[in-house]
Amino acid sequence: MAGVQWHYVLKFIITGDAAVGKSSLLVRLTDQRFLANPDPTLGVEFGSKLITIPEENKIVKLQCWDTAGTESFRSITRSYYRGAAGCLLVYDVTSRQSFVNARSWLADVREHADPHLTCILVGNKLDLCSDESSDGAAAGGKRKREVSIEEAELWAKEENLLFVEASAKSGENVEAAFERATRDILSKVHRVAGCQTVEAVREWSGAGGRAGANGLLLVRV
Ligand SMILES: Nc1nc2c(ncn2[C@@H]2O[C@H](COP(=O)(O)OP(=O)(O)O)[C@@H](O)[C@H]2O)c(=O)[nH]1
Ligand SMILES: [Mg+2]
Repeated sequence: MAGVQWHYVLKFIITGDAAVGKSSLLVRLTDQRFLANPDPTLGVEFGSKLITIPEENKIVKLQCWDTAGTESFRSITRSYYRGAAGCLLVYDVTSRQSFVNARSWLADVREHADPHLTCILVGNKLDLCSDESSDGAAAGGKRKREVSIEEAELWAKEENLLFVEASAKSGENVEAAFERATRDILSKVHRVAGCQTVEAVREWSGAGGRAGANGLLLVRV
């Protein structure tokens, strides 16, 4: 892969209730850091990251869009969803309401995004459930998990979503969540389109380097 910057560019969107940690996941992915008290008005909107998928021998550039404040009034426009190949649907494992609301976020995604889109359900703030959590203690007692793994897993299965629990704070499973979704997207490209080469994928996506009809942004070498 010498000299290759990236093979595929995939657009990801990050949705879910306010304060579940969407911006924090993006900052963790792109910047390897965590802000305990981020300013909500400075919500991140965009970040990119190169990841390698060794078994495919491919470098993928993830372009990730964060809802950045619009979640409180649901004003996300179609252009936000357009061309997205992947979606992180985020809830907070210590907030039952955020899990319940994930249903309507998913309905939005299904309504507006491409049908090929790969969606991964991400239960964030896993660190708050661990016994070692010092934050919980400081806040006057450990915060309780309100959504079990089993329940989330079951719903993810019913809805045909990938699923992972993660923590933007510790970094656990953050990159892994994006990687799993990316692998799924690439496997769809091979399976659905029967495309094995970068050129064939470009053809299939109808992209020619721009957002394609099949939700992929392609291809630069
Ligand atoms: N303990 C813990 N706190 C988190 C985690 N992710 C985000 N937060 C905190 O939750 C609050 C909301 O995070 P933010 O990323 O702004 O959420 P957004 O509104 O979904 O973008 C902030 O105070 C973050 O520091 C996490 O994984 N663990
Ligand atoms: Mg935010």
